Amino acid sequence: MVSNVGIVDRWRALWAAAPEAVVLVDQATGRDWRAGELESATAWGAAYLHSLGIRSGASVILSAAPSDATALAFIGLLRLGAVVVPVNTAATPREIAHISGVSGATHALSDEPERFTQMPSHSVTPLTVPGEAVDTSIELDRTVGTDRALICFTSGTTGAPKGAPLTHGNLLAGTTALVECWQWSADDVLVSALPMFHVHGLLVALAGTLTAGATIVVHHKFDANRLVDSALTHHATLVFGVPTMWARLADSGRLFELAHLRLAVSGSAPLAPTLFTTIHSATLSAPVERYGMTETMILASTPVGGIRRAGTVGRPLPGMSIRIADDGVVEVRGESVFGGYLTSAPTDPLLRSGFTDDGWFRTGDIGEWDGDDLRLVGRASELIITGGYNVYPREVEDVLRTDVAIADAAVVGLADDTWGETVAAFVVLESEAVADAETLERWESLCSEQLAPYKRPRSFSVIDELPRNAMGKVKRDDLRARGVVRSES
Ligand code: MLC
Ligand code: AMP
Repeated sequence: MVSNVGIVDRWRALWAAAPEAVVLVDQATGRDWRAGELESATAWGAAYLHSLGIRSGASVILSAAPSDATALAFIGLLRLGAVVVPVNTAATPREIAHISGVSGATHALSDEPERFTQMPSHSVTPLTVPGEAVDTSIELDRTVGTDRALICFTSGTTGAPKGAPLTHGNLLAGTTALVECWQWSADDVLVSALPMFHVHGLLVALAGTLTAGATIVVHHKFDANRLVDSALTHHATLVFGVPTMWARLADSGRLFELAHLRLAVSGSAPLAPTLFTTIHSATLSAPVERYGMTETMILASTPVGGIRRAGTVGRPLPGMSIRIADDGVVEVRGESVFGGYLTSAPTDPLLRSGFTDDGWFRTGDIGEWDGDDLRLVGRASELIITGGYNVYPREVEDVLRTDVAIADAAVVGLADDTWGETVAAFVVLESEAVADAETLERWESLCSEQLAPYKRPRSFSVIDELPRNAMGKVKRDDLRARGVVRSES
């Protein structure tokens, strides 16, 4: 039977049992937060948010660089019963407007309030430390497992990001499974520079640490040297990163200084076997690779106590079932899997899109079993993953097609050693149009205005026509095989 316990109860029980334990450290300021302080600071934070008019059930955008303040705001919102809507700090006004519209968010917590001027909401800075007196008699910690905790936005095949609500129960199930799988204990110290607006940084790193009763050292921004220094200073046992971060750590020449880690964990994008080997040789231990999704939290991980093989993402996490459909798509079921996309009406087919009739969620990844381990061999969708961020070609193509000189456009991911993939655009010009320096500059500024930086094409190739199959579908493999035909950026 699925329990209806929420995640906040679990955290508060741990804080009460060990109030002196250091839970959170802000690397930039050196400020640390003991469990007892975290309890009172987040109760104050929740009361402060309440005094701003935020009520249980309200959707609130959280968009800030990772810091202790961001972590406190996240916990305070959950304790109040509000629904956290994480937003990339690089989001453009167009992207913010879409997310606030779909989520119905009326407030935003941000470290750069000016980014939210076009949003019909009150904008406030993230909480730092308890300040002015507020009414602390409000009701807190009333949430149960079925209550909504977050709405995460994922890039959509149709171009517009879709909202994926996760409940307090999803969070508890997902983080408890990780704690068990990675034998994550109160003795563990995680150093993380992951952004706190995605599942990886917010739920795996931060919420995972809280559920483990462990310690997290939060970096405001990823910097390889600073991360290694911090791992040494804080006697880190865990480092989580996307492959691009591990590639940069390898480039720094200091990976060997992380040999004291219990686990070096990579996820969010494929870890190249060569990088796996580099990490293995430098740290004298094979990295752990785990596979997850916004809609499901973490699905699989290579084993902590067994052999971890390059190119595999391991076995299903406790409580998670994985099967491979006839068409090769990985399908999953488990308590951390969301219940369906955000829609305005329960009859909207978007709600259960991606689910099979018998209730399994289709990930869109193509996989195969290699013994007990899952191996991801491709994607059914056109998703591009660059530096751990997802880009759907359609969104970029739609923006490009608004330019007067562009008759048609297709966007693909080209393999890249550091970023995994980079975004490459192929465009067909309108007759009479020319692609001179001025045109290129216009395309670049169009993309800058409309798209977050990681979505912008790193190259524009002008071709006579897009290769299409008999059904009229663009043959993206053909474009990938061509590489950059004529790079101008
Ligand atoms: C930054 N840039 C990127 C980029 N990140 N371009 C493409 N892809 C990216 N991911 C751009 C910047 O805008 C800038 O552009 C230029 O690259 C150099 O910037 P930088 O300062 O060197 O980059 P940096 O800020 O260091 O960012 C790199 C990074 C970051 C790897 C630290 O991308 C990152 O934090 N990635 C993690 C993403 C993540 O957490 N994903 C988890 C999703 S959850 P310009 O034009 O200004 O020069 C998920 C589920 C799961 O997938 O399984 O976990
Ligand atoms: P997101 O929508 O940001 O949650 O991204 C989810 C997608 O990231 C998955 O569907 C996979 O394609 C990809 N992904 C996550 N972890 C891994 C991994 N370890 N290896 C390969 N791809 C991964």
